[in-house]
Amino acid sequence: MSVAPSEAHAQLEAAERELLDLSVETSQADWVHATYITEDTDALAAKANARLSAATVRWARRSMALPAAALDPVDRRKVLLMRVSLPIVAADDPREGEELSRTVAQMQGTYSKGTHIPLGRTEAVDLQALSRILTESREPARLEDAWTGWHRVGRSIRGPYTRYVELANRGARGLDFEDTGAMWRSKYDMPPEAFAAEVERLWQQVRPLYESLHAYTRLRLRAFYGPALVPERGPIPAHLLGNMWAQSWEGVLPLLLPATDPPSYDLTQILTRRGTSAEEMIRYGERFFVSLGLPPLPSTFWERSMLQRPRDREVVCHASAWDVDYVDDLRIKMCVEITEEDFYTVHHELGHNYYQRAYSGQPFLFRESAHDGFHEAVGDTVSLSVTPEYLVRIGLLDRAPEASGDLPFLLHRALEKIAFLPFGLTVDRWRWEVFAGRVPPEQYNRTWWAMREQYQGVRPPSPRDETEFDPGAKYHVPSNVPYMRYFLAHILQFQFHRALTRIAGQTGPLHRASIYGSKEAGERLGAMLALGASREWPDALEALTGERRMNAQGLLDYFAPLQRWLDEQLRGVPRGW
Ligand code: X8Z
Ligand code: ZN
Repeated sequence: MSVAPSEAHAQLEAAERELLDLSVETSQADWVHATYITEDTDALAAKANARLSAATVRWARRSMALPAAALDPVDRRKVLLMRVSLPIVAADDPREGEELSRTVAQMQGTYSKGTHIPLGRTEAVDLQALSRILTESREPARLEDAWTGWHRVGRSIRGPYTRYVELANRGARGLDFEDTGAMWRSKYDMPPEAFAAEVERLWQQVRPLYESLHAYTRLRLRAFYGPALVPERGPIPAHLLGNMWAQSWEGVLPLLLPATDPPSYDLTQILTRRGTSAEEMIRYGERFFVSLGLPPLPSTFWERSMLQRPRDREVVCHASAWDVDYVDDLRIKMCVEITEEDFYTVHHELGHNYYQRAYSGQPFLFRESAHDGFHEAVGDTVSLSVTPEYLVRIGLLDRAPEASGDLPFLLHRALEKIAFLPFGLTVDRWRWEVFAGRVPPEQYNRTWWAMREQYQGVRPPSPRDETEFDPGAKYHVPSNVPYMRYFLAHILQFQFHRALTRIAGQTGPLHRASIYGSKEAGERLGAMLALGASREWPDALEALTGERRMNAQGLLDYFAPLQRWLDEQLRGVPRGW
């Protein structure tokens, strides 16, 4: 077939126009659904998603058929991106398309409406309240009850999930991928096998630090909860780690601090005592981005965002950031709590919004991050600049602790960031196996726990079987959001932080460095964000850091003082499980 370059180009322009229209329509339907879950909004969102999916598949197949010679490099990249632009696609059959979209809407609804009556109470409470129990309670029976009660939500997600896997795989094969997992691994400007190897390389770089943190945490939890509950050498019971999924452990910081190092300050307490509102939480984040020279949020952000759980309807509380018109209709949807964790989450979400706005000048198919780990890393990078000195500058703290206060600070950060790494890895290593058909439905749960034990060194509070579906109790599984992005982001954010603090002229230890107020850092960051997906991600990484490979050395440098301290604490203490 001979196609003139101008013809190929015109075809891609037509595709971009239609896909932009359908994407805006889909965002609108998804927004209404996520902020008001009913059978009607389920149906409307599913319809919109099915339409977008069908159009994407149609245009992707047409452009994959274009001869390479007819495409200039920009258009060639657009063809590649179009093919991987959606997390799932359906086969070329309108009924299947709609069934798949409805299945996802239904799973997300089931998850979002999940509740449980906690031990000793009479009323059912939602995930946020159950999570609070996991963080605050120190009574094993209460912890186990809240944990088990929430995980029951997975049971009714198992059936639809099984069907979703079948339908999504048929769609991926229609775009010449082996399965949906292979499609997810094909988004990184390298062959899917090379990406899997890249992830493994990064994991091996950080694994020793994780194993030290794990051993120290186990030691202290054993001292607190006793040897009957916490083994000397085995995996840690997941309900004792201060978080519903044991994905970050800052909830148990008070049990882990050495008696000689009392916590220096408690941001949750500071914010609560000041009577901080949800809007003010966001304002702190906005002012940080503005201090870098980026523009304030548009007024529509404040009119259209959902910052609190409404009393009168079901919503998806899991935090997310939106750009509904793909230009400047930025919004956050979040049930903000006045805590340190949400203070960081607010920065995380604004990172998405500032990225979206920065690339809005790109052609539609490039209105994406360099890769999805970049999207997740931007706001977290800014959060790493929330140092004690920064809190003093913005008036939240009277004075910064001495350098002797660094250890509690670093331990806190490690419980957030280092504890997360193997969890971030496990969610999609499990899904990759499931999509590839190597883990059939009758082994879903068993394999989930085998992998969680293997990578994280945790085990469930009591034995689980195949009537349960514990992956379904984690938002991103029923909601069809790939997860490896967070693993990558947890490494990239330290690489970004190191580069940006140097640009900002900071020379001290990395964990005390902040880019707050640095226009130079802001300019460099803004330039990278504005590239969107127009270039391969190593180009974007280089624009910011001068490096072309992802590298965990920034993370290791940041935590070097903690690693030394952990090594001292762990003399004669077993590591591993
Ligand atoms: O889902 C999120 C964000 C929205 S993109 C709140 N995160 C992951 C999670 O909650 O599991 C941020 C960290 C990991
Ligand atoms: Zn995010």
